[in-house]
Amino acid sequence: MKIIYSDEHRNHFAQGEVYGGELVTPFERPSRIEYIMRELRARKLTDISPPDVLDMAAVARVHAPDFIEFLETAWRDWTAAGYRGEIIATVFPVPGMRKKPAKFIDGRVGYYAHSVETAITAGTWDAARSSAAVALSAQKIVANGARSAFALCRPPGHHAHRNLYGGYCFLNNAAIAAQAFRDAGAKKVAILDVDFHHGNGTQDIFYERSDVLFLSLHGEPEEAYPHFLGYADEKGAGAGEGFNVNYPLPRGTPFGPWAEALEDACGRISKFGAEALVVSLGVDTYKHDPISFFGLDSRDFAAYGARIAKLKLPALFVMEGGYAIDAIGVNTVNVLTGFLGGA
Ligand code: SP5
Ligand code: ZN
Repeated sequence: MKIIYSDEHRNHFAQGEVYGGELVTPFERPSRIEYIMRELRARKLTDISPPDVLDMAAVARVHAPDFIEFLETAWRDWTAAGYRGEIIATVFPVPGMRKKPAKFIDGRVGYYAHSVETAITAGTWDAARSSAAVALSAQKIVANGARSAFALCRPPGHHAHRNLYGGYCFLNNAAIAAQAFRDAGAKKVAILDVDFHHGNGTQDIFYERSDVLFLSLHGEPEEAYPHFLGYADEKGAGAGEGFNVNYPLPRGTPFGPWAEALEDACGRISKFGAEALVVSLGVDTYKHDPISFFGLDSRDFAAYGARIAKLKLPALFVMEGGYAIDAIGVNTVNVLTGFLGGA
């Protein structure tokens, strides 16, 4: 399996994440990727290359131009305002207020943020672009005929909407890759999101479309981030009705019921007739994940990788979350080797 990776992810390393009213070292940190790299090498998955130069037009197929411009200029405007900390949103155009574009940076930040935990730093835009470049380069490998590829993306992407960042995400790498499959000629694309958290950004981007089927297994929104999307009754709208499928699962869900939901999802992907599959691969479903509440064991990741292989589809794995750092490598690589063994 070809793997795409860029060192430039390191440019995004916030000092602080707002967590339980404290500023803590972010769970989403550079060492996550280094642990995965180490395990890839240990398991002889060494076909690792850097990405091509980013095609911004492919990013603009998914994200709004004003949002891209915001990400590009936010740090400049923040420091110009005399602020010395990292960018953290403080005010939001929630329902009851008006969603009017602001000029001052505080208003601009709140206009484009959906969560406070995620700080923007001097290097965030560079890192977010490199992450999208990684996803697109891996996508190209699959579009050109490879059975699979792994985009070792960081920062992650599935919480980023067309014009919103948050949940550690800035550009939606999986959505950008899915759109690129469409633009390369695939008529139908499925996105299977196995990260512990609901892929609210990806859902929203494709909510009214029937050409991209989105399926997400996640902690139920009553109990888990992002709290305000991810219910089972969100089934798509307009032309997209029936092409969005959520599997919200309760606290403590072990592999058995999780795998049953995956089985249902796989059945739907086959019936849909997808020509390419994008897997939003978060391994925060692991039983010891510090911010999540499912009960998967390391061997379960290999089992579900093999199930995904049985779909017999060209598959692009895009890295999302996973915060149990000492196990992130084994769990991630288990999915990939499970897939390769089950192919
Ligand atoms: C890509 C990804 O996995 N993003 C996750 C973003 C989660 N951010 C908010 C975390 C709040 C967690 N609260 C959990 C309390 C557990 N004790
Ligand atoms: Zn997650």
